[in-house]
Amino acid sequence: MTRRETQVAIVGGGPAGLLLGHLLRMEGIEVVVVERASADYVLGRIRAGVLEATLTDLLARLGIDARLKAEGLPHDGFFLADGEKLIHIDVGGLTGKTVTVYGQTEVTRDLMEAAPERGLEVVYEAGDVALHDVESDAPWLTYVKDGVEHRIDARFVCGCDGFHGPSRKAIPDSVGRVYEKVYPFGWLGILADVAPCHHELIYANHPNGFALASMRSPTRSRYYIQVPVDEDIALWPDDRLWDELAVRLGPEAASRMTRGPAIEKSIAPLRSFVFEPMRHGSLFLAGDSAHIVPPTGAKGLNLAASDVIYLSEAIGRFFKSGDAEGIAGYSDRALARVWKSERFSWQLTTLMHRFPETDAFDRQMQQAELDYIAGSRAAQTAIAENYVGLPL
Ligand code: RFL
Ligand code: PHB
Repeated sequence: MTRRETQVAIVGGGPAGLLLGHLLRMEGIEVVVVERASADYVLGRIRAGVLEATLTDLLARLGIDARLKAEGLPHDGFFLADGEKLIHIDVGGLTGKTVTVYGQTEVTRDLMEAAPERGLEVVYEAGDVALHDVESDAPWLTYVKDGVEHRIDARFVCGCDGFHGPSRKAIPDSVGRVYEKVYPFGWLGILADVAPCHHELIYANHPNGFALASMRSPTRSRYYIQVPVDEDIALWPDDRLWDELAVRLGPEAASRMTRGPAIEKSIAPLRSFVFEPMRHGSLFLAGDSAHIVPPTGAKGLNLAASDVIYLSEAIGRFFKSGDAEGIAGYSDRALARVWKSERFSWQLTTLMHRFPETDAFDRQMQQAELDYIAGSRAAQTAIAENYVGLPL
């Protein structure tokens, strides 16, 4: 077994792990990231598309935003569609802020490419990652690469290993508390090299279920439809999926929708999940390892960004002055923002989807809420300020 030391060991090289790694390196802190998958596999996961200013500002602060500035699409509004009625949420006019459409894949690629020049070491294809002595001041990690076992001793371990990773599981049941809501449906997503049907996103509530028209660039579209959680993807050849999108998004969007072969097609289950606390001894959780939101509010990646901003401040303070106050307060500080995004994502999911148990009364509630939103600047402002991201 090889053995080495670092100041901070990060489990997981997704957006949370890479952002945290870069932030800590900027403070001169030694970091090693261990990632189970290969770099190509991480880049192959098609996920988020909407970045809050929290995240774009962070990328600017890191100086890793050249491509984002050149290729990111600023969006200052989106639509909620109820049948044929379109409600425009004028995010820019109501909040003075915008979001940016730029794929998670591209953010991850930019962070990966900047890693070597900034001394951020990422070990890809690290198998059997295990956390040890996380309650002590001397936690350590083990992993296996190319058949050889390695040990990394650190002052802190940061669990940025997503919902299924080992970090959260290293916190004993007696210490942690789980809050969870599993929705009875998923999103079937399609990525295709065709022009988007509209320059803004459309979130639609249709009797057949939810649909979303999104994009990655002026020539690449991303669409989703709500499907039962156990749906067989083989039931959705491209033509059927395009037909269904045309029905759910309504005639106006359908008339401008260009069809094309799927580059990627997958089903993601929807879940709300929070694990408390986000720190145990010398172990911190950040991003999807601690919390999941349904994608309706476009908040998952953005929450990973606010977590790592708080965490890097806390760790930076500790190494600079030995001050552990930030570390002690990390979990409460992060969770305060997490719960507000959980609430927004749950609210928008409940408003825009058809649940198997939706009855006539529930449907009237959705319609009344959408009518209220359509006629109230206050209601539109509440949605807009959550969508652009609450203050840090
Ligand atoms: P990730 O991206 O899951 O990365 C975790 C990393 O940890 C690695 N890992 C391990 N490494 C070592 N050892 C182990 N045993 C390990 N187990 C796992 C994994 O390989 C992986 O590389 O979590 P992270 O970094 O916290 O980032 C979170 C975001 O990925 C997630 O919140 C967003 O994608 C959610 N999300 C959206 N967020 C937004 O802010 N805006 C959006 O528009 C948006 N749209 C979406 C989404 C998520 C979706 N899906 C598929 C769940 C749309 C969809 C469809
Ligand atoms: C996406 O483009 O993948 C996307 C956009 C908005 C969401 C979720 C996903 O709310």
